[in-house]
Amino acid sequence: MNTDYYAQLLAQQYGFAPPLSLKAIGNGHINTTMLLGHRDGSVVVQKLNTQVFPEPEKLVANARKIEQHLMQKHQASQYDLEVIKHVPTLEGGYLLSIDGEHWRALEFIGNSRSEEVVQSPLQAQVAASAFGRFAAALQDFDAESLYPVIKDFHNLAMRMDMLEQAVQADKLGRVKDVQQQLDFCREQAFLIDEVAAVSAQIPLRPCHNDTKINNMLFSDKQGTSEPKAAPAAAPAAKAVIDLDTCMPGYWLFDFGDMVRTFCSPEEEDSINLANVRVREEIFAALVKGYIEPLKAHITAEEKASFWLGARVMPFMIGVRFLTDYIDGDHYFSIKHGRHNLDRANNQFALYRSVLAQQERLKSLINNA
Ligand code: ADP
Ligand code: GN1
Ligand code: MG
Repeated sequence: MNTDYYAQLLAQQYGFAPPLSLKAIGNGHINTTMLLGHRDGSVVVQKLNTQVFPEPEKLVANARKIEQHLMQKHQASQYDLEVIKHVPTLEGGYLLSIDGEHWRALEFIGNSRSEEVVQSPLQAQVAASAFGRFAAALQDFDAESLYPVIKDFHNLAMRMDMLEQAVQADKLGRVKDVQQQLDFCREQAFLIDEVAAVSAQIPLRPCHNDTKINNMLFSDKQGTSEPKAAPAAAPAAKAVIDLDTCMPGYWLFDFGDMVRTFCSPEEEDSINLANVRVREEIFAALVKGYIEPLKAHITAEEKASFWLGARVMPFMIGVRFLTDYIDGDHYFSIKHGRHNLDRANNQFALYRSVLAQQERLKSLINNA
């Protein structure tokens, strides 16, 4: 990417003065996220992935609605986290077209950083509590007013169908190398009925739908968003980010995505599978942190559904990575040819670890 070219164009449209700088930040798999430095500060700029989000104007409209709702709560002292606000262009728009691509700008949350791996139970509790406060703050938000930016996002039956379609097409002849993984996925198909049965008993809620640990900003006195070595004590949560997939859904998925990304001591693409496992003490802290702010809202069935969430999310994201590998890596950004397969194997190892520890993990949920 010609960063000088984009820095100048973006700065012109948003009215930022030189000296300018533009560099990539974070490890998101979908959008291109960069920090644009200018004379008076910094702003986050994102090139939206229109393969994944074919209607970027709807995505931005959704995010702006949530932003306004959270700002009202924040101003009424009912939501203590910072709110990520879109920055308007000089013309007052929130979406900018450059050479047919779509960009937006977000206020940069300074003195912050994101994590790829949770460092301590306290940190898990801090992050889970922040996602819980975010969920609680959205309870009186009309989620039906949001456009379904990605239809069937957490629909396991559809994800399994897409896997079978990729297998049928076998575009790159990769299917022969993943027979074991495919057999394993097909053996888990019973989860589809379990999700249908459980979701019939719980309320549809406004959900984040991507509660990965790196979608949480923690406070950091050094003021950088880059992941780095663990500090001695867990820092405070500053903001929930990446609101692109906020849509009506079930809390069990948000809980499960936290299990998926908080509990393993290894990153999502680690090939050190022997060490991919659920750290029980992190799981316990996450349960405690997430449920506490939801106490006034959560139903008994909903709390019990978290056990399904803990299993279904590592499995379903594994299915999505495997599908993308077979399909030729069109969805998630990759750094090498086996990346999606490594991620899939990692997620299936984590799913197995959840099952292996089921008695303990289930009782931690039931006793919360
Ligand atoms: P993606 O949709 O690609 O996952 P994100 O919105 O999650 O993109 O952003 C990717 C990363 O950029 C985050 O994990 C975080 O490190 C950093 N980041 C994003 N938004 C902000 C912000 N407003 N302030 C500071 N850092 C940010
Ligand atoms: C993507 O954008 P990012 O990196 O936060 C994906 C999630 C997956 C996740 C797997 C819109 O999240 O659904 O769980 O990768 N986002 C979209 O790491 O598909
Ligand atoms: Mg993200």
